[in-house]
Amino acid sequence: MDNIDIKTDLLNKISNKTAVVGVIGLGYVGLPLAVEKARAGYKVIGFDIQEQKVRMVNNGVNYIGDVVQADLKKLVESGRLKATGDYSFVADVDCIAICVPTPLDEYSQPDISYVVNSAKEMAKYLHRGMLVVLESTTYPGTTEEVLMPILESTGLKCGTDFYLAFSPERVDPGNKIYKTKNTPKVVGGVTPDCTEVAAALYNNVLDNEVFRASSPRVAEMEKILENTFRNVNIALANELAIICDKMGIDVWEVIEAAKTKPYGFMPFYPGPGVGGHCIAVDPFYLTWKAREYGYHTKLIETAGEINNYMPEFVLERAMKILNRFGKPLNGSEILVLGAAYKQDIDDVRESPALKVMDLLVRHGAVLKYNDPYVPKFTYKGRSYESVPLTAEALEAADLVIITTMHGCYDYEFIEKHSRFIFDTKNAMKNIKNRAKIETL
Ligand code: SAJ
Repeated sequence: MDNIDIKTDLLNKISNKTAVVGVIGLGYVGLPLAVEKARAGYKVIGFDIQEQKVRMVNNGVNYIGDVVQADLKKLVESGRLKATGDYSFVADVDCIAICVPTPLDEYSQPDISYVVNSAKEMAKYLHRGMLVVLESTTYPGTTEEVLMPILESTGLKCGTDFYLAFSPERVDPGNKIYKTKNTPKVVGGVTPDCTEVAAALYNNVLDNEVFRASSPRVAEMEKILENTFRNVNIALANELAIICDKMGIDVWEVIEAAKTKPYGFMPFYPGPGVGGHCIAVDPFYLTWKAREYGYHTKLIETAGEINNYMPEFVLERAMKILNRFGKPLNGSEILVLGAAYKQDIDDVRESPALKVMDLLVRHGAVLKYNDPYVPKFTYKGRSYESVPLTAEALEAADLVIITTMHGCYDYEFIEKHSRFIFDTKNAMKNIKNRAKIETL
């Protein structure tokens, strides 16, 4: 079959839903994507190296907040969705998405080993007429400089024998409005045919028209821009908080006032730091790649320094509050509310709350924490366990520090039973009696 026939054949399979679709990585990006592709009518095979995830999916048991349990169960029972750790099933797949983590290593360098290892495993079963889409956020150039050579090492030619594109994931964990299905998608193929085939698949799965970028590098860079935009603006809000504290100005009121501008302003808020495996991480993929071109990304790195300083700033402010009550931090009982990196989720990756708790313990605080989403965690060699949020626990604390603004917290109850509260997220903004509350 020549390559025109290959493309036509694949487009037909995509259009009549006979294409078998694969998703590598069944995490907060991959599982929702696998479910949406199965709901769209495709037969879906999910691949994951974690046996537990494979087992849970095949038992119809959900573990991702953004996936509806009933949907997963129905799709698995109908045979439309299954999971496996056996990459040989890639031989049966027509279109496959790679949705594996792209963290930073201990030197804050990109770690694309999950992408490389998945690609190498998958390449063993790569066959003519396949579409491969990388969704993991990464530095511009990864798709063409790293992924394509691995796939072409099979002897198959990109754009002729198989199609390759980058399409950034845009999952906002816990977002009640925007989910995988209704969030606009960008795709950038190595060749126009690659873009066409990738766009055809997503147009059959998602609600919105796909934005076609002219190359994988444009698509890779736009994702980095999205997240770096947030990181830099959060750093600005954090720097404002530091300045306002010194000047005795309420930064939260300043932001509320700025929000009245109906154009040209978008609110970001200060906090104990920037967590998560995206905003805290992705900008430094660009920083690393920019060095290859002899450019130092000063703004991005300074933003990271400001955000990374915030746990220290929280510690300083806590010490000052206790000092006002004649209490040294050393030996004071502190109850921290929230370990997750943001509200209403259970993820502690890069969570600034963990950094705050570590600093408090290292300075002698008698630390307890509560997080209904995070029953326990280990950080820097110490293990922590969530305590029940009782009146006694609140009353026993010399200081309560709010680091995550979970919607399930009863802030009236917390105000009533706490001696004093340092609210780093302005979570208690609706509490009228402010006598016992200080915000960041
Ligand atoms: N944060 C602030 N101030 C703010 C906003 C956020 O301190 O004004 C903190 C949060 O508490 C959190 C961190 O920054 O610790 C990241 O927050 P986030 O709201 O960006 O949440 P993520 O990282 O889970 O998800 C983001 C997505 N969020 C939004 O667009 C709202 C989106 O950028 C990406 O789809 C996703 O990362 C990703 O996967 O790249």
